[in-house]
Amino acid sequence: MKAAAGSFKSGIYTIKYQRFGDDPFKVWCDEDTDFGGWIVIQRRISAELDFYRNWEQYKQGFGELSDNYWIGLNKLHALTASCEQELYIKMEASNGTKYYAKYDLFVIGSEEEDYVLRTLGNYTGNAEDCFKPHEGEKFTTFDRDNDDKPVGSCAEKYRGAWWYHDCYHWSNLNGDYSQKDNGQGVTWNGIQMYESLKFAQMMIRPTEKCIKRLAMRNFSF
Ligand SMILES: [Ca+2]
Repeated sequence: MKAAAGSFKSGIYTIKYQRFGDDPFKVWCDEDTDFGGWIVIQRRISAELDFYRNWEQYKQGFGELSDNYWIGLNKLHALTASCEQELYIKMEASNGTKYYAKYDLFVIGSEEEDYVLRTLGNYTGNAEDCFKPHEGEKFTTFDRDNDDKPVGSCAEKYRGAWWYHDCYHWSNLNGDYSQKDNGQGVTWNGIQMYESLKFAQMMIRPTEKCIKRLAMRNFSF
C-alpha cells in the first residue's frame, strides 16, 4: 500500500495488485489499530445495509468503504493466497466494551474451493477464540450450501453468510444486525450470542514474512 509521504492516516487508499492485472482499486486502511497498515475487509456499523445476500454478491463485494462493507471473496482470496496475511477483528459489545481477536495466518481458498477458510494460524486477543472452529470450512450463502449441516442451509438458519460448520460455531459476523434475541445476529459467542454486536470490523495486513518476500522480489504493494 502506498501512501502520501510522511502521513499515514486511516481512510481510503488506492492499491495496485498484480492478480488484478495491476488495475488499482480502493480500500479502507486502518492506521490506528495495532501499529496500522490494515486493509478493512468487512465492517458492521448499523442495520442500514442488508448482509443477507447471495453467493455472487459475496464474491464481488458490496457496501461502502467508509460504512457497512464487504470486500468480496474474490479479492479476499487474491490478497490472502499470494502473500501471508494476518487477520485482526475489532468488536464492540452492545454495552460499549471493546474486544479484539487476532490471527497470525489468514488464508482464503479460490472459488473452485468454495472460498474455504484454509487457515487462521494462532489466536491472540480478549474476545475468546470463536473463529478457529470454522477453520477448514467452505463459505456458505443462502443460495450456495457448503456447510456441514446435512439437512438445510446454515446461511438460512442464521440469516447470514459465513464459513458455517453445523451451524453456529461460534461466530456469525455477517448475520442480521437488527436481530436481538438469537444467534442470527452479528455475533461472537465469547462476547454475546443473543444480541448483535454494536460494531465489528475485520482487517488484514501482510505479515513480516510477506513483506520481506515482496521486498526481495522488488514488488510494489
Ligand atoms: Ca447444509
